[in-house]
Amino acid sequence: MKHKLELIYFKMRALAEAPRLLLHYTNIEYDDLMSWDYYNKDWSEVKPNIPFKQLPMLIVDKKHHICQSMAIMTFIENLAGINITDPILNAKANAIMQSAQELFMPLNPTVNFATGEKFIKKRDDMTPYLLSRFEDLEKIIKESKKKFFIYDEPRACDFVVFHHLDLSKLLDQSIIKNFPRLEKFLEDIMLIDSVKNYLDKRPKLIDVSIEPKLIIDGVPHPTGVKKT
Ligand SMILES: N[C@@H](CCC(=O)N[C@@H](CS)C(=O)NCC(=O)O)C(=O)O
Repeated sequence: MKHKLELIYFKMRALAEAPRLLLHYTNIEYDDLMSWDYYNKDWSEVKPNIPFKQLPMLIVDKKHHICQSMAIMTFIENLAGINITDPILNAKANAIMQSAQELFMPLNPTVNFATGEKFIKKRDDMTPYLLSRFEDLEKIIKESKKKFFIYDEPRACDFVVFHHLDLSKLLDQSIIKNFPRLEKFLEDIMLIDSVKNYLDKRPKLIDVSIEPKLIIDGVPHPTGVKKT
């Protein structure tokens, strides 16, 4: 059964990114909408009525409001029929997905919003944590002996890992260079046609650490939760 899907988010490259990548990979159609365009209201007015008061949210058939980016990932995987049915592998995939998702804070807000001295301090403070988590991920993918974390084809967990590793390059492009197997993983994801298409077209995030902006339809917009 085909569902109408509407992914609601803000102007930032953060928690809607893995759902977008997975939707493109699975060739599932969806509308990508800014909160203010969907609701025609400022986020401060919308927020109290959202199930967990944060975005992203996937609206299914104008009726079901699914919050929490990891719940959205699992839903898309199920919808596409690529959910991992083996309970052990499924648990391992979930552990990888959660461990990658823990990189969200402080990596994503720092890249999308921090500037100047604050950016440098946050970057330097989080570097040991990133190195340690990247080391764990590198070890796990090496041990899997597969192209991706679970199989030779990617699953939800791979796109969550991809997003955070990819974003780390905008924080400090040297961190990922310590992990050749993770760099190969990033390349393999980027080589998938439907994913490459999306990556080539997605809004570019520019002026990180100075005055971050997303280039949307050729126009630079400051990152944030406000219409510009
Ligand atoms: N655990 C949630 C976190 C969602 C979240 O932190 N959303 C942020 C943007 S990335 C947000 O809605 N910020 C606006 C606000 O909190 O008012 C998820 O994974 O979806």
